[in-house]
Amino acid sequence: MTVAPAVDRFARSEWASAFRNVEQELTDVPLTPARGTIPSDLVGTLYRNGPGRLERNGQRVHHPFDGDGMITALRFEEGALALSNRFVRTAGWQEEEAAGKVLYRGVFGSQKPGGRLANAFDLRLKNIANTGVVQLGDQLLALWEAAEPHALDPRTLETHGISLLGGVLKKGEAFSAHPRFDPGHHDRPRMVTFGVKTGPRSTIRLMEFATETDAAAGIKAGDLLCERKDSFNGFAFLHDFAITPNWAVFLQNAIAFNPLPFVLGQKGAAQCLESKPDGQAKFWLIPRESGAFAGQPPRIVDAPDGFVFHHLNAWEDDGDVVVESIYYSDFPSVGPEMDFTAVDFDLIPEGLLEQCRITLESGEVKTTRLSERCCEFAMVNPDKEGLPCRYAWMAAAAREQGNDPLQVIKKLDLSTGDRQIWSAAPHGFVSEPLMVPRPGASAEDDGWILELVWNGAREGSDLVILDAADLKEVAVIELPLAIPHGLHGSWVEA
Ligand code: 3ON
Ligand code: FE
Repeated sequence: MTVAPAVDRFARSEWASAFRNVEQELTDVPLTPARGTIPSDLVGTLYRNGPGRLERNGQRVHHPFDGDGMITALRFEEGALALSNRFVRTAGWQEEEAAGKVLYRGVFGSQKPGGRLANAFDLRLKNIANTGVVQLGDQLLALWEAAEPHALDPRTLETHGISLLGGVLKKGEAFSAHPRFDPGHHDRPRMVTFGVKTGPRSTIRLMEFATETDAAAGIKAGDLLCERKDSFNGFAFLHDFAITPNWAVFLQNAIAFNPLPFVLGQKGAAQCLESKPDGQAKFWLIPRESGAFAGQPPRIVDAPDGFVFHHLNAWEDDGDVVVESIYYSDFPSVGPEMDFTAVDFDLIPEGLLEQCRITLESGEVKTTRLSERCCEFAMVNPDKEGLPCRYAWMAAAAREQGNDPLQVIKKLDLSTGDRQIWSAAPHGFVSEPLMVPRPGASAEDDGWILELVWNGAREGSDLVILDAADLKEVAVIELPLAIPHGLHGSWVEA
């Protein structure tokens, strides 16, 4: 078999056409499917976050991750569907809107106009709230990992402002964009998340919040239930983590942070991260305060080489902790001189799903590659988070090997390696798939996949609903909004 040339798999111009400003803010626009029917038992809201402004006053961001956060809400009400979207009114977004020009540097290399001198010694971080969106209690939180969450009205998407979560956070405190939802391994469902205070020694604050009100126990949704702080040697770069009933699993990549070029106005802060070729990656396993090892110190275990942003899942097996993650051979950075829309996909490492089995007794780690296909944004059935799972769903490349834009949704059977594919190629580009279990389902793959596709043929976004079991199309809805390639989303049941 020969591999089709890139130009047959996708047109670069169609992929790049998604990097554009969102010019509209829509309110409750009713939608009907172009094909198929919206399931009547799919009731709730799909929230998505991602960069919504890629250019200001003729100046393009250096990297899409520097774009201001824009939230899309797709509300499903018994077969009816409506769309709303709003930019998060962060302080930086409001100032730049009023000024009509770029006033802040971006973490991924976007600079203020005026060259190096204008950027040197401006070390302010603009909290752009563009990475994740979750509901906690009666607030919708727009997340960006280097600073506090922004609270929004879940219904109107109106920004209330920065939230310190009722005094849980200090002003300016980092709060991860990757909370994990424990479906109820202990007494109640929880949102487990963390914040990192970086430096030559880094401190992880691990927090568990109630996600449901329990009046009898005096607990309200959004209350902090427990927390702990642990410090580790080295500059920690932790974008994501994974949970089991008893552990929070972090993977500290072998990375160095040399902020001098950032200080001198030559690079963004994240461009100052680089792989340490002779470094040693580590698993940091922190006992959950809700679990069996509460109060015990963390366990530190050598991890395999490579670079990880995202994990699929983790679970415990007879004293072992098993964690599945998407590995890159190196830290994929967009250097100061590069144009991100011109990247040569063949020259940057692809993400590959691997499983590490950590034997806590001996500190031994056994690594297995689970698939050879380039992928990102993988998840299991959310009711089984932290437990061994049979199935995973992920965004992947259209071809079986090599790096490419994400164009297909893949269901992987983790026990047999069998896979199913739904493809949007050659004109479609996929984002993070969300698996939503069917209410009352008992089978692990009974539910739907909710997926936003950039449709390069019509330069707009489509919402695609797939059957999670066989990836057959249930409905395709052409949205009246063009949403740039996004980051993370969540499903909130009605
Ligand atoms: O001291 C600081 C610590 C810290 C947390 C240094 C710092 C300023 C660099 C920093 C900030 C980090 C931030 C803001 C990270 C934000 C990450 C982000 C917005 C997204 C990451 C996404 C990762 C992946 C792998 C996405 C892949 C997407 C595709 C393959 C689809 O095209
Ligand atoms: Fe992420």
